[in-house]
Amino acid sequence: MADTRLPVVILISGGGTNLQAIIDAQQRGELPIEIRAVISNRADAFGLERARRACIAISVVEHTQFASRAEFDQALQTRIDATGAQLIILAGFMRILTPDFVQHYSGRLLNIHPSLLPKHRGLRTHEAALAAGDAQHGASVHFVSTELDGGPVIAQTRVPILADDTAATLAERVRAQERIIYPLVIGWYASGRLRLSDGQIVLDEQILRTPRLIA
Ligand code: NHR
Ligand code: GAR
Repeated sequence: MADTRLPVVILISGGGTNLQAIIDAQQRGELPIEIRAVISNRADAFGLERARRACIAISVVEHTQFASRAEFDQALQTRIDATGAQLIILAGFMRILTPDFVQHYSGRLLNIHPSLLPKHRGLRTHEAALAAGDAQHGASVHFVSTELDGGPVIAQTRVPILADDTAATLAERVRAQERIIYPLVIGWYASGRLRLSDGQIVLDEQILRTPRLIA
């Protein structure tokens, strides 16, 4: 029988709890993907150890070894394309990608961002949500576009902000939800239910006008 699993690459920079959730869902038979490689821009990312334990090919492309973002991205692109991946999953990947890179993978590049986009783009989102006095926070899965954290949002998950929250307790509450929502959305894509068409999200053959809310 032909292999109907989608070949993917996962890019990380850190602890890899989202990576672990994707690996676990795949191993439970819930995700029709084949993880061809996990690539990190940091040699000490714990996520590499998680990949190693799951017998997934790992690769390190250190941004510090390149003179420019364009050269780093080119090296990353070469490494990704050698795997034959059809979907690129950013899972706690911390380097801003150049327009050339993003356009090369247009409609095939997913990110999970720890805020209720369009709120709190960029870094330190948990601190930002606390400082803004928000009642709710969360995470968003989006197609990556050339506008940082500005691509079309596919799905969101919300969490309450509690009176005694710190950035750390809030981040942990958000990550617990990320582990649910990211594998779910990746599954939609891998099974052909989700695509980007002329900049619009199509889910189950309908244009998705507002992000799907996942409890
Ligand atoms: N690239 C593009 N073009 N568009 C997006 O939407 C991207 C992207 C690359 C990464 C993830 C994003 C997030 O979810 C992401 C989205 C890194 C930074 C950043 O400022 C900002 C947003 C995101 C990731 N990075 C610093 C930089 O100079 C480095 C920080 C570090 O190394 O710790 O690249 O939040
Ligand atoms: C996650 O909360 C993810 O949303 C966020 O970093 C964490 C990574 O955790 N991503 C970004 O901030 C991207 N810039 P993980 O490495 O344990 O998956």
